[in-house]
Amino acid sequence: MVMGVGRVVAAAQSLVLGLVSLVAGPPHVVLVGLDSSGKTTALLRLKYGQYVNAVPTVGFNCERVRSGGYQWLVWDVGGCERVRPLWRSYTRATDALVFVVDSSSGRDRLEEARVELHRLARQQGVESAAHNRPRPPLLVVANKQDLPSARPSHELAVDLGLSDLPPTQTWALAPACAVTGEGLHEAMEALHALMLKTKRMPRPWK
Ligand code: G3D
Ligand code: MG
Repeated sequence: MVMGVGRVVAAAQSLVLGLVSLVAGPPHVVLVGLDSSGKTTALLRLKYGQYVNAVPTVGFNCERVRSGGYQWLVWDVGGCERVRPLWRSYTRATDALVFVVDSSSGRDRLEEARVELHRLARQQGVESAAHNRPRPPLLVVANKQDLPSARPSHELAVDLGLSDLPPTQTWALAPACAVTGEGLHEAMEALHALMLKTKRMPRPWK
């Protein structure tokens, strides 16, 4: 069977990324999002393959996990308003960002999430331009899809204004339930695909 050029290039990039991971360690991913959106539950689910009742995060958690067929070093940072300014210390040099949203949030909390998400994207634009590198890809996880009041991911995309992100910001939106783990591995696969896409982005990256 003849592979298309695009698929050959993607396979080659995947191989290169794999080799880089072997030498430099796995890609760094930072989990951000409002408090109680499910970041720590997602991290522990990815790490241990089962539900672990998370306590509110003081500082950060960091775990090496295997998901979506790849190894990752995942940083999980506290999300309450007081500590959000600290996100920057973690997101500054990361390879990828995961923004976790509680899909069952009311209007006010969704608006708060939208504001934080766009603030983060703006900061990434400034950092990336300063270091002449592409913006790290952004995966938005529409978590808590098991709850009856959860909004479907296509509605969340509108609520969070994802189409307003700059064209140089690669992003994807993945529905998930961190309690059961449903959707998490697919989400990490989507993140890996975004990382490959980001490496192919033409300059300028701002
Ligand atoms: P955070 O790290 O983003 O602050 P946590 O959030 O992981 O601490 O989770 C906050 C609460 O949301 C926890 O409940 C956790 O069990 C719950 N949660 C996380 N993910 C999901 C999910 O996908 N579905 C449902 N239904 N609940 C979820 P408690 O009761 O311990 O506060
Ligand atoms: Mg937490």
